[in-house]
This record gives sequence, structure tokens and C-alpha cells, in this order.
Amino acid sequence: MLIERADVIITSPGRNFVTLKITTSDGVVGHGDATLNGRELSVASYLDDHVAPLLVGRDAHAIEDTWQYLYRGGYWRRGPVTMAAIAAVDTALWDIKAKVAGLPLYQLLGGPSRRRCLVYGHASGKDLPELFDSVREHLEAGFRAVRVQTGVPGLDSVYGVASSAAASVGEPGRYDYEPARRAASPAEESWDTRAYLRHVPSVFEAVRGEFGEEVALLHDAHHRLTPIQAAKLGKSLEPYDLFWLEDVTPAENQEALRWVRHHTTTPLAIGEVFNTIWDYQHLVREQLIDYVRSPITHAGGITGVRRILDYAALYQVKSGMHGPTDVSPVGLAAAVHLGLAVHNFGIQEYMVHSERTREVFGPTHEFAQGGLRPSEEPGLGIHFDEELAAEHPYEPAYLPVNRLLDGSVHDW
Ligand code: KDG
Ligand code: MG
Repeated sequence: MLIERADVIITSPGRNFVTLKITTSDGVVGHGDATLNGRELSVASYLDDHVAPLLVGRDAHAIEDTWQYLYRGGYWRRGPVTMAAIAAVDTALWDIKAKVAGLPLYQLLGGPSRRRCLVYGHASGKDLPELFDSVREHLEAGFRAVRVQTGVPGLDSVYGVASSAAASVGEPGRYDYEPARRAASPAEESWDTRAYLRHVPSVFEAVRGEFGEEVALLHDAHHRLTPIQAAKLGKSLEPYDLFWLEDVTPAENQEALRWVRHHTTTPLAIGEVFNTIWDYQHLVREQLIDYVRSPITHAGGITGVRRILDYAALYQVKSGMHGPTDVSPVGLAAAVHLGLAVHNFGIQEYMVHSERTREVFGPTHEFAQGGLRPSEEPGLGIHFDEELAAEHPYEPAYLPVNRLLDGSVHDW
């Protein structure tokens, strides 16, 4: 069974997505997600100009060999653009293999290790009443774990906080946080770490007071703190028993996590901007983190992330795959298949896609009892509607840029 075509489809049903469609000589079709938020066209070009021509005529079943061919064979290995492109090819080939086998993908990955994959939703509010409403809405929708992001007095907009309250989770017009804004250049936000550190512990105290001990609470510091600030935050949040504290320091300085780890027992998650197993080499071996965050979409697909998770398992480190709306329903479906199969699954991020997005991609995984279960259809369980996709052309959109109060650029 040879690869006959590889087509890149860019669609924007509310936000931009890049999807790779691979078609075999027998007419079997597989999809992979190659969306890189704010840099979509660079992955599309990488795939269209440099990868698709090399795929035509290759054995569609040779997933590992194709992975190595694109990774080692490209010489310029690693990096988000390369690894998103490889991820899309890998995911589409797994989709095809499972369809040919007539099995849902998780069956090829070892079969089910659990009934469903625990997920966490995104609760946020600019103040406590709005945040409480958002947490309550998530619990009513069936979530058992929520990420809590809060406004900070004195700051106009803060990462992770939706700007307006409207309908409920997952519904059209719902309020949710979509950081990439459609515009020709990035919006600018301002940031004050001291104000943030003063405010956040009081918010978790209030949320625990209101919602009790049972619900799993998570928080994303989004790479903004120095090691000692991060250590202080982890320590101050210990009484509120977080499931994890995410991305406390910029991910490229891995030694920072050693400092944080020595000061706090709050579990740490990192890696949504990591692309390969090499990025985790020291963090995992030195047991400086508890959860690895790479999504299938940005870390070389199912093949790349499974390698990361097998390595992480040696040290009891679990999965916490990145799942914001900029990971498409194809990337999410792949994560849920892998998550159901691997032993060291931890939790899956689940920021519900808009109805328009779901109409285009046709995902068939199912949310119930606080968890996702993959589709039982052969393959990933995606029904991509190309005609509908074509009705939503690409629009430039960028993640914001962050500045400190003195005007200097800070990590966003
Ligand atoms: O594109 C950037 C987003 O994916 C990122 O800001 C979301 O940090 C994020 C998260 O944890 O979902
Ligand atoms: Mg994050």
C-alpha cells in the first residue's frame, strides 16, 4: 500500500488549523494535525514544499521508517515547525494503519489500559464571582478537574482569562480563552509578576473554600517566573493541594526546575513547547517534574510522544498532554487514543472546540464522567468535511506579546 498523495488543508472555523491528508494507492485516507499557533503557514510550507513530494510512492505502513527518514534524513532536526510536520505525517499514517486493520487506533497501541482518559477543563474569571461561575459551569458539565486562571488586580488582561462571560462550556458563543487574535500583528499585554504572586494564593484559598477538597485543581504560570519566584509560588500553593503547577519558568532553562523542586512539593508539569524526547532527558532522569506536556501535534506524532512517555514511565512521570483549542480535533483524537493505551497516562487537557470547529472536523470521541473515550470507529474517528473547511479561509492571527510595566518584553 503506497502513499499516493499528501495534501495540506488550511481552514479557519473561528481559528486557524493546518491538517495533512494522506491518501494511499488503495484510496485509504488518514489525517494528521500540523497546527502551530501563529506560525501556521510555515508548517504548511514545510509540508507542501519539502515533505509531501518525498512521501509519494513510500510504503504507507512503514511508519517508523518514515519517521526516521523525516527526522534524521532532514538533517535540520527538532524544532516546532519540523516536529509539527513530522507529527502530521505520523498521525495520518497511524490513522491509515488502524483503518486498514479495521480497529480503533488505541487497539494498535496496546489496547485499553483504562476506561476513559481523565481530562481537565479551563475555568477562568477576571474576579472571584466570575471565576466561581466558570468553575461551577465546568463541574455541572461533568468535569472533575479544572485549570484555574484568574485576573490580577491592576492588570488589564492576563493569560488564560476569558474576556467576557456568555453561554456555557462547549456551546456556540461560549466564553473561553482563545489567545491568538485575528490581526496582522500581535496584540500587546502588560505583566507584573509581584502583583500576580501576591494575588494567586488567595484565589486558590477561595476556590478550595467554595468547591471543597475533591475537585482536582491545576494552574498554568505560563513560563513567566524566575526560579525563586516559582519556588515561592509552589510553596504558597501547597495548602491547596494542586494536581499540578504548570510551566513555572521558561522551559529552555531546565536547571531552573532543580531550584523549584528543592523548595516545594507542589507537582510540576512542563513541556508544551518541547518537541522531542531529548528535551526531557535531564528533567525526567533527575525527577524534577511529574508530568510531561508535549502534545502529539508538536512532538513528532504518536511515535514521538509514545517514546517520551515510555521514557517518563521509568521515573513514574506521567502524561499531561497539551490540549488547548490550537491542537485540532485530529490532534486531540490522537491524544485520547494514546492516552487510553499507555500505562502512565496522567490527565489530558481538554479545552472544548467551538461547534464550528467540530462541524468541520467531525470528531467522534465522547466526553462523560469527567473523561474522554476515543471513538470505536477504525482509525482516529475523525470525519473531516473538506467542503465545509473550504468555507473558512485562513486569516492571520497571532499570540500576544507581553511587556513588563517598564515596557521591556517579557515571556508571554
Ligand atoms: O498557542 C499557545 C497555547 O497553546 C498555550 O498558550 C496554551 O499554555 C497553554 C495551555 O496550557 O493550554
Ligand atoms: Mg500551558
